[in-house]
Amino acid sequence: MSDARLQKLSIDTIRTLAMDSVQQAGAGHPGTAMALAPLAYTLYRNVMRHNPVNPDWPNRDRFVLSAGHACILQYATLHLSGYNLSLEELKRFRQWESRTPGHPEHFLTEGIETTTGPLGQGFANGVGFAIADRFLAERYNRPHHDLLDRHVYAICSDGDMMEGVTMEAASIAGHLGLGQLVYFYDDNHITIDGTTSLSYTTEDKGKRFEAHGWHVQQVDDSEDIQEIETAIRAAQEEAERPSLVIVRSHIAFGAPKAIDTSKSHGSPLGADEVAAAKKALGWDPDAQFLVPPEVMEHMAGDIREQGMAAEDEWNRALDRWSTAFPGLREEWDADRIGKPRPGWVDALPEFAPGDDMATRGAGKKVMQALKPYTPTMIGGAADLVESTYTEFEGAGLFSATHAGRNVAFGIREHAMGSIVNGISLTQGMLKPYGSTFLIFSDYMRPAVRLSALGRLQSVWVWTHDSVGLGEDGPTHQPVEHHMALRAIPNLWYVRPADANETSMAWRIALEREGGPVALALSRQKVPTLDRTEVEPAAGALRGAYTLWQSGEGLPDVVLIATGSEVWVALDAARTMDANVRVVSMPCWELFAEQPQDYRDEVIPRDVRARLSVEAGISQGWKEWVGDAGDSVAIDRFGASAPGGEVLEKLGFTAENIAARAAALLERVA
Ligand SMILES: Cc1ncc(C[n+]2csc(CCOP(=O)(O)OP(=O)(O)O)c2C)c(N)n1
Ligand SMILES: [Mg+2]
Repeated sequence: MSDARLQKLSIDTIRTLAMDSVQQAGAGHPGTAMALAPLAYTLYRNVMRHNPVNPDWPNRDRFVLSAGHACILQYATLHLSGYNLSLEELKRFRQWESRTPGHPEHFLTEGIETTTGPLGQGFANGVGFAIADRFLAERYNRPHHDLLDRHVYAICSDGDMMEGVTMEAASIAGHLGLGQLVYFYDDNHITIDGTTSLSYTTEDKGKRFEAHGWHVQQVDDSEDIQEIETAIRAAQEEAERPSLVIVRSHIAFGAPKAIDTSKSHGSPLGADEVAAAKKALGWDPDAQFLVPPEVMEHMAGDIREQGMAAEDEWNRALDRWSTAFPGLREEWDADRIGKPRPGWVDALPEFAPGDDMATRGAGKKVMQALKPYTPTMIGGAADLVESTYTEFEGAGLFSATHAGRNVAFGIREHAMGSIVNGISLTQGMLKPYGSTFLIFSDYMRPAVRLSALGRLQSVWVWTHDSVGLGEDGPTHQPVEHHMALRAIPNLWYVRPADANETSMAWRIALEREGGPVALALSRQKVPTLDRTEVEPAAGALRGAYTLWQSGEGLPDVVLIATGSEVWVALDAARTMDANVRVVSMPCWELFAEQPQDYRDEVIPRDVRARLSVEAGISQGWKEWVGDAGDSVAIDRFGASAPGGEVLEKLGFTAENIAARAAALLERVA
């Protein structure tokens, strides 16, 4: 069979598998998969350097389907490319515990690099990939030894292009000159509700990207593989600017009636239309999930061979490099363990009592102490380093010409979140963080949620974590945010009480595997607790611990406080004449993971007088204070005034807390 025939047969196999899988599932997105089959074929077979036999090899090109709804395109192509994704899995598209979920999830399916679906996220994740790659290339590459030189390919849809996060990410990608990006915009004029004439006509999409410093090309026909390949080669050669290739396509290409209709975006075509499409493609209309053996050979056979050869070649380059630079090789091996260098725990600073210090200030000191132990930790803030204090001092700025460890994300919180997630997806090599005011966690919440869903190692550092930030007022004062973030499954939210708990909070962040950790740090100073009088800060590693108790045995009342309210609760407890326990509870999620015995020991079930003290909404606290308990909380927006005064007015004084505790004790006793 001629190459041209094999090529068409392969592309049509992707198309028919997409139709059949969606038809079988009774749900899914066939149209875009059908239209982009030639692009996927070209990328996987002729362009990308990847090895289905070892999907994780370090110098593989990475592919992102930002238009995650079209995932059957990727699943079908992975199957035909020889990845570990069987035809059975395609038949189980979107079913319980299949490897072919409704949107791609990177931890579930080999060959999927990131979890996509919320439009725009994949676009920005890819920018994170490129930042990570740039950083690692500068760290390891040496003249005549380009150990890492890979590209990031992404497919984006109209929805991706319209989302704001995409523009944020495109803007910084242009600024940083991320030439490894080769992105495709699937210009099909179709979205869910109809044609793009509804809401997306006037702007010149290409010019918009050019204005962001991108290299933009146009391919007029998504069926023209030659044209696509030519554009890709030009994009690969463009090293200084990210590339966007605008590809005009026709959704549901091949289906006589469904083509160019919005209906084909997200519904099965129906048995008749599937049969008609197959007929039009010269396919047996009754055949289902048909994979001609010559297609498997042409795709999986060739791709595996090319992939293994590419990896072998790279391994030889790695050997030569290791011989030439043995010191670097040691660094490489240490980096790939994905842990800080040995000794880092001992290097965590201990803070002496008497020094009042904002936990953001303590955080800064902790970061500097960790700096030499975490050479591949990179990150930055959304134009708030001046306030969040999050930087590795002297470790350089990440720019178009130098890959320093401090990334100036600009005022782009959402993209920062998604980019940090992308960086964290560079297996084992990099642990990134992103930082801003806690209030603006709202602006990055979609990315935070995906970090938790995707089990990513992202670290979120949010400062100005309560009304205690003061004069900036209620627009900047988080109130519902502690709870809103605790509501995200698999996110650990840590709000340390003082400088020493901040050390522990960073320790939690660096030790955790399997998900992100968020630190909530104060703008205002808090006392550094005298640990000769209260229990060691290491208790924070269990999520909550008994900090102090006035008497022995079972307490009469338990005050459960978090973060910058702990010292006030402690002051209150010290004035009370009852057996009072103060529990510091920096991390609910970690505490919830402790054995029941420990939890009962810290918060005894038999003590019904339990009072929570947190500068945030009361919703949720019943879980720990119980039905009989009470909460000193803020169930309203804050106010613009000096922070101490706002806290005082809203009840966060030792007197008020003590009075509330005494009243509770009386009620419950
Ligand atoms: C943030 C976000 N908003 C909304 C959706 C729901 N959604 C999925 S695809 C889509 C738009 C479909 O148009 P387009 O992106 O052009 O994809 P095409 O149908 O062309 O493949 C929408 C609104 C989503 N996945 N993510
Ligand atoms: Mg579209």
